[in-house]
Amino acid sequence: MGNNTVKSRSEIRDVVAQGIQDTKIIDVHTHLFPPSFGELCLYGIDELLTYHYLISEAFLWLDIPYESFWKMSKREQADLIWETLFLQNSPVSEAAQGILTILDELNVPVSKNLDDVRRAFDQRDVDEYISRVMHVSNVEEIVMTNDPFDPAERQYWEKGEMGDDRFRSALRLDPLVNDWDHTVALVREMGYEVDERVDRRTVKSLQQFLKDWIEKIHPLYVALSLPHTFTFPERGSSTRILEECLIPICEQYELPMALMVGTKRQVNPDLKLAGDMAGRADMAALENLCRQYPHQKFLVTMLSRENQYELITLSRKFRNLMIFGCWWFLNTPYLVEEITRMRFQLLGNRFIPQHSDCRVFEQLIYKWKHTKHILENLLMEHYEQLLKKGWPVEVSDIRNDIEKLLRGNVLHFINS
Ligand code: RAT
Ligand code: ZN
Repeated sequence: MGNNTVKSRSEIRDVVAQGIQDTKIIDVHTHLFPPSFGELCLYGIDELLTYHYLISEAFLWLDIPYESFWKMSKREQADLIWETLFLQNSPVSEAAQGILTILDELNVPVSKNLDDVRRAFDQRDVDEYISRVMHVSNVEEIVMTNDPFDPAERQYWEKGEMGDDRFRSALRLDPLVNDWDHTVALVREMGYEVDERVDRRTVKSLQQFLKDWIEKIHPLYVALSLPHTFTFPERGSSTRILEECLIPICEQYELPMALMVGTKRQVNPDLKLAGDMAGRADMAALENLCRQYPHQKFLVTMLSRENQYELITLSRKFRNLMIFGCWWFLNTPYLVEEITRMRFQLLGNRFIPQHSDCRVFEQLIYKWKHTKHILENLLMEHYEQLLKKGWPVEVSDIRNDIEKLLRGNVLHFINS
């Protein structure tokens, strides 16, 4: 056996841990923005505590009307969430524990007094701070979610190039496919001649709209989140827009599409952003898309736990499908472990294990730390099995596998 072959469990542990620590991550789906996007770039303890995952958890205990919560200042909301989820209860949930991981990794002294925590967070040069957070989490590139229909965001794109190479863009187009009847007015306001009926003129204008935005923001991919009821093909506008506008333009620009399937939006509208949930989807739509468009690449994540096994089996059938992430409610250690284990056993290393979905910068720290911990244990198990079976496991093999999982599969799928 060569010098670079690992020989024991403890050596495997060291090499895996080191490999994970050294590998610079590409985070393929977030809601983060660079500091040049002003108020859209969120960071700090009050933003962290008012994350919508924590808002919905706090409301399970609160008996105030929803409206009075929304009338509070951000600081007051953060105080209330701290009081509810950290003082009156122990911070047990994944989102609550995430806050503690962040404090720990940033060396903020843990205190039950929120003002002490605030003081420790309070002295930032934003740009430097963002770099520090990226360094601590070892995330090298962040893919944003860029919504041309959001006026708050649009003003920044209209100023010109973003000019921050830590960030990559992704053109997010939910309203176009999921709600054309209402979106038609927005697209018209943006200067394109479109009609509710997706006729030839509308198709042409929409194609132009897409080209303009692709050329403005240079996205890595075009993204859609789709309801659990999504079907393809169907007789409505969503199929026409996909078939005649989105897919041809993605083909022309060689852009993958990211499909995030399984939302049930606004189950409780009083909770605003926190009011969405998950629904089980029918796999036929994805199956049809992958088969009908073999040259179109699809990055796919699904929200329902019940869809995970079928998604993996589908991904074995189509090279143009790459699974990514354990999305939203699935980004919970117990489920991440289950899903990732199943993916390894059915796909080997050919999937993108995680994306963070962060909205607030420091969340990169906990979301990636928790995922890495699970990945480390699963990889350990694999290499131990190989060792037991007499397979020569080299240090470079382990590092190569980890590189694929945390960045290489993203790059290869998107660029090849
Ligand atoms: O995870 C989340 O923050 C959700 O609210 C959604 O934003 C979801 O990730 C999405 O991209 O639609
Ligand atoms: Zn998201």
